[in-house]
Amino acid sequence: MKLLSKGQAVGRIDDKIGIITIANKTSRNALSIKILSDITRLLNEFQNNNVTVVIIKAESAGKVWSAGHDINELPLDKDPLSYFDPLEETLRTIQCFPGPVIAMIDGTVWGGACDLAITCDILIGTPNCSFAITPVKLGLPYNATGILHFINRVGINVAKEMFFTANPIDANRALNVGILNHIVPDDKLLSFTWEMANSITKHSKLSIAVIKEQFRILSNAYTISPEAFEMIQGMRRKVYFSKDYIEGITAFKEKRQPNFTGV
Ligand code: LCV
Repeated sequence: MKLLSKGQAVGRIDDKIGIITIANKTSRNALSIKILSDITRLLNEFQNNNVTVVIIKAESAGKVWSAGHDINELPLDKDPLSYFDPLEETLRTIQCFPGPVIAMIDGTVWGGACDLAITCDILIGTPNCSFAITPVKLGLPYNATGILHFINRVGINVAKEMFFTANPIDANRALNVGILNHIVPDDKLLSFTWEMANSITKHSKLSIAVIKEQFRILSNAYTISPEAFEMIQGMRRKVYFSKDYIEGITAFKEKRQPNFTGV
């Protein structure tokens, strides 16, 4: 029986600024397929309505901004993060949106939501926010473009620590390593973010769009050989068909610590 994908992302346009709010209360704003499709759709609608800047926020009440990919919707019988999957589609839509996408963060950010946040162009957070990338907790193979997002944002050194430990990076360290652009008090977050977005709308939309697309092209400017690509896919296949991955997902659902065997 197909579970109905939960939660939603709602959007509104205020002059040249588009606002997307993630809401999935019962699952700590986990990024369900529904939410990811909503975000992608809203970004495309904003583009068609001449929006210059987008703000992505969550109904987090200052605790969990987003618990990451909805684990209940992670497939066990195929690559969980392949090119056409909703999360990857949403990340590419953020990268290709012809204007800055600002993530307004007032809680903890986990897994795929951390990838979504760092794929945004500017991150503004409160002192209690934190960022963790967690595939190793689920026995899941992350994907090459996702790893590249982290290398580009924080550098290979910190990216390795984030992936290998899956430990949250707190707000101060997130500012130091380049995840956050600014830390502002909770009661100033919306006004500070709004003011930045508003200031950007005063500049040339065309120039901003072309500069953003150059950032995207240059930050993805890596070449790998067909053999290297096939090797990456082969290695990842071993992981997403492993007993570890099944154990990681099962342990989460059974609310217990996983017991990984490395096969
Ligand atoms: C579905 C959830 C989730 C959730 N999905 O509240 O990075 S990758 O590669 O792994 C990628 C594939 C990815 O993004 O995977 C997901 C990575 N996310 C995580 O590892 C975070 C998992 N969640 C947690 O560690 C905790 O829920 C946090 C710390 C976010 C919040 O803890 P808290 O004690 O406040 P609960 O754990 O009690 O969760 C409240 C409800 O939300 C569900 C969880 O199953 C529970 O549902 P029930 O009330 O029905 O039991 N939930 C939390 N995260 N990612 N559902």
